[in-house]
Amino acid sequence: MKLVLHSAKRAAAPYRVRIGLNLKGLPYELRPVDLVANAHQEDGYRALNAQALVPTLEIDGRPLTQSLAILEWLDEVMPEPRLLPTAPFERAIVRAMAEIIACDIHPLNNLRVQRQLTALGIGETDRNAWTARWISDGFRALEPMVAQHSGGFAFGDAPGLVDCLLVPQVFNAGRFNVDLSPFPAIQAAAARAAKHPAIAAAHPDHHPER
Ligand SMILES: N[C@@H](CCC(=O)N[C@@H](CS)C(=O)NCC(=O)O)C(=O)O
Repeated sequence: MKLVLHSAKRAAAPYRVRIGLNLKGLPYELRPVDLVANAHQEDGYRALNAQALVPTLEIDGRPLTQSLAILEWLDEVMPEPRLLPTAPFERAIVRAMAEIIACDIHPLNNLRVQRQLTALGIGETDRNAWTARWISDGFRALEPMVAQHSGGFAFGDAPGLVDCLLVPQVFNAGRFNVDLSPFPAIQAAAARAAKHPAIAAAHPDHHPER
């Protein structure tokens, strides 16, 4: 199986998929997409991803989009080590935790949203306050869930789906200087996960420029 991941250096959504692929131990070719230069909006990339967003994972030439769908696909074709638990209720909790980040934090702070805020005349200080607002709102809901379910990692005692999303979102919070002191369980889980070799290897520092 040949895997090609279209990714961008500091972007959270492809970072999730790099973590998932690394946790599964699957080799992949990484194709950087320069978001700053709008390479994701060119026709060639849009043919792979009609939303013009990263990531896209090509599987033997067939494109798959949406980081959560990609991570769930990965877990279905290669069940070990598991990203999601097997019990339906626990699977639903893990999805709920992941979706706080993927559906309720990240879309409000995405590059295209930042660009639209700028186009509406909103300055950097207010844009950063906007970003911090949505990260803090989501983390306030996620914090007690991590405190309840963490066994070292965000859910349980092994890295899984929630860590795939949490580590990039905490990295993103750092870029915007968001105060994470109200979220000690999140900080502890993210710090622990960030040290895991498969997760550390997915860090933007190891990504080609752009
Ligand atoms: N829900 C999508 C979100 C993808 C997404 O928003 N990707 C960002 C990078 S993290 C992007 O491509 N942004 C480009 C833009 O906003 O123009 C997923 O999880 O894959």
